[in-house]
Amino acid sequence: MQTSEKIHPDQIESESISIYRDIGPYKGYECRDKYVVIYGEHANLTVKLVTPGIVRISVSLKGRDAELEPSKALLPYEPLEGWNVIERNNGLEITGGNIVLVVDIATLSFYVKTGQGTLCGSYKLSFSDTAVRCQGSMDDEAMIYGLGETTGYLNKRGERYTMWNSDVFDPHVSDMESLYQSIPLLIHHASDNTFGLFIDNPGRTVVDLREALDSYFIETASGEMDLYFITGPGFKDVVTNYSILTGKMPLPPLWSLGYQQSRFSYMNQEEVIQLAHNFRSKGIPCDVIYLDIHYMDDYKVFTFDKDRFPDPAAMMSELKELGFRIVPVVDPGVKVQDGYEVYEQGVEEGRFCQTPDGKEYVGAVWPGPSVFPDFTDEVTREWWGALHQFYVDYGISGIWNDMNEPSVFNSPTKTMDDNVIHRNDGNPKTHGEMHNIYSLLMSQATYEGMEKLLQGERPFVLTRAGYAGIQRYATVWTGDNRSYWDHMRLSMSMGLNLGLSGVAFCGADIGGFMHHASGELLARWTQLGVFTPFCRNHSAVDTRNQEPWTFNDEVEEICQKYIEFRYRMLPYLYSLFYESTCTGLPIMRPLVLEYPKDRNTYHLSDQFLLGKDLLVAPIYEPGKQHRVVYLPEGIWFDYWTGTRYEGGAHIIAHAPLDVLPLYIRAGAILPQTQLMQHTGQAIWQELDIHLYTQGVTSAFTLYEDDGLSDRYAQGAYNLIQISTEENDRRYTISAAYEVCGLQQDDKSILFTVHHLSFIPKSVNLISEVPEMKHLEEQSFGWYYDKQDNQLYIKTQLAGLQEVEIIVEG
Ligand code: MIG
Repeated sequence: MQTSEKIHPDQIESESISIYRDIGPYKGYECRDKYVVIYGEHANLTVKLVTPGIVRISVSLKGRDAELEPSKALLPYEPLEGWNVIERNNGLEITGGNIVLVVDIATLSFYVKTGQGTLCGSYKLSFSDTAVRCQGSMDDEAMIYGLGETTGYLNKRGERYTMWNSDVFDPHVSDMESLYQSIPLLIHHASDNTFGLFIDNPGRTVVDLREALDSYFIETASGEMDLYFITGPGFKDVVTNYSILTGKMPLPPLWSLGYQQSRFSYMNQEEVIQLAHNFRSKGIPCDVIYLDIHYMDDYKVFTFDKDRFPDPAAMMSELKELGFRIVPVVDPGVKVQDGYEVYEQGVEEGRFCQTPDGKEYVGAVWPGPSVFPDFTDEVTREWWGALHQFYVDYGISGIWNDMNEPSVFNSPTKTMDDNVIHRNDGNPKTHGEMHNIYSLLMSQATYEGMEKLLQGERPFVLTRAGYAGIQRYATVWTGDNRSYWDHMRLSMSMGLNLGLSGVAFCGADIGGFMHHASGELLARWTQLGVFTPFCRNHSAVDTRNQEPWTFNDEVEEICQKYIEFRYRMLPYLYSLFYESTCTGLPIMRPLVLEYPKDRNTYHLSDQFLLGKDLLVAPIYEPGKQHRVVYLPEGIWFDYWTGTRYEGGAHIIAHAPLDVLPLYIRAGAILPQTQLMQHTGQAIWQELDIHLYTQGVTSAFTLYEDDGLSDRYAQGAYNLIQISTEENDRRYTISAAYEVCGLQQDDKSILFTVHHLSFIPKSVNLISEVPEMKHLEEQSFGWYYDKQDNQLYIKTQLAGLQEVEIIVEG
């Protein structure tokens, strides 16, 4: 603990002042084959086009090669050709694609704009004895979003971060400069202009948005700086374009969208099986149970403890019967122990990270002294991946990577020493240079290894640490939060900025990891958590249990109701996941992404959108039953009561403990399915599609596949395009297969039309039934419930056939 003495006036050390010098003046340029090199007195800039809207500018101090090798976070690309360079008195104007770069002769500072003349910031480069610095301009009204996993609020102006993956057990607070993930992406957003800046540096990177009011600076310690300027024009375009650089999430198995239950730790086989039975007997849907470190023999990865888990195969088959998956934790630390095969084999084959004098680097983690695989070598990644045969043999297809910053207990830096050597496929670098990418490469090894071993089944990997691009291999959870109401609030802004930074599949420990949850907290947090892409309840050793039934009947019922809601919503949710695999867009979205011109949305991080149609506004304080909700332009409906609101306004929601304030956008098309106990039972042969009308034309693309295999990649999936239109006593619903790659029978669809603005008199080709219950028995029919103003239409959709329903009043 620190006391006030920490800020004793006599003891405050004034920071030593570094002298920064310009990298210029300009000395000339050269147009090479596919790129331009600008020579300066102290540094060279290499300018390459990744796409017509993305330009890469690499800076290296004099004496170094100006052609930097991109980190492994980047997908390979071929630079585009066709630069045009004009030298003027005071500057150089370089045009390529839709990018114009204007460089100042005296200082080599530059600005970037688009062909349409939109300015994407001006930048000044400088260097000191230890750092290269890039100072970027910030418009008065601009917000800065992105930066991956950070505490605080949505807008990062006024904050300072050090990108350095850290195992932060301390409570996560607002002035935390580093957490588990490092994603050096800044999204600069003003009402008429959005652009991104990605700094590809897996070593320590400082992003300071505090020191100056009208600019920020980025600093690296490598003598280099690799910058990518990402133009839009729109906010969504910037996010999608960033995913061209670092990739998109692969489609996860459907079961990983289910509710997941974890604890550090479920201690033995009986406890795990009992837990599974509890879920089923209580009828609370659940897909996954996690095994934390106690499942291992002496914390040795790729083992089971023989006393606690005497018969993992029997356990697995019982769980399978019940429809549960197991995800075991796998840390990078390998116990130093003679006779332990993973250790011995790794040493013999040179798989572990080494100190400069060529010995294995040893650091203490759970198993005591441990060695760490050098994931920067492809052969080591393959070796590590293949070791997962151990789990696959038991029928496991999901792996949880923890402690992969990597966390090291007994080191002064709490991670591997900076001078540890990474072989890096023959291009050795120090740990200091590669720290942040270690976890990405571990998850890559795990994902690719599992992918091979599972032979056609999709793997699932969960990771704590990561670097830009982590979405290609793993789902991210936000580490050791606490059962604090504050942390529930925080889970929203963290998830939202992670989503803007490429990581669509993310979530926090529901109920909080450390500290002790209360029933009220768990109820509220579960309400929120079922709307986050990754939905797992996890808690720490020595804290109060927090399974849904731990507190009282009321809390249990609330948890159940909301978990059930998530399962009904699976078709909608899965379609959003699919969309993200195509566009890189987040699933859980800040309002500003959908309403980028509406300033009321710019700071909103205590409410969010799931896709574009569901607005979730959780209660995140104890004892509260009311909160302010902002509804953006358009018409919105209270999900529970049906109350209609004109958007562009703040409203007060009333939310007793069992109510999560939830709003549906007019125009929403919300496909739902029958309740099930786990996703393995999901049958989408019967769909409930809820339509919210009010004069807007709308469309939704429903995605479906087998939920498990990689056959979707060869076309085994369906896309059903659903659209609606309402005008003047006529409401049209169309549904058609856009892609029909799955073999299947006819689909039975029950449309529920909410808030129709006229009383329906006829539906083409379908006859009215006298009572609602007839719709259960018949394949076709319609029924109008006057009281609730809900129109039900039951119909069928067969492959390649188009359905057009015309409702007339
Ligand atoms: O806290 O494996 O963030 O989820 O339960 C020490 C034990 C190590 C940290 C993870 C947490 C996990 C725990 N691990």
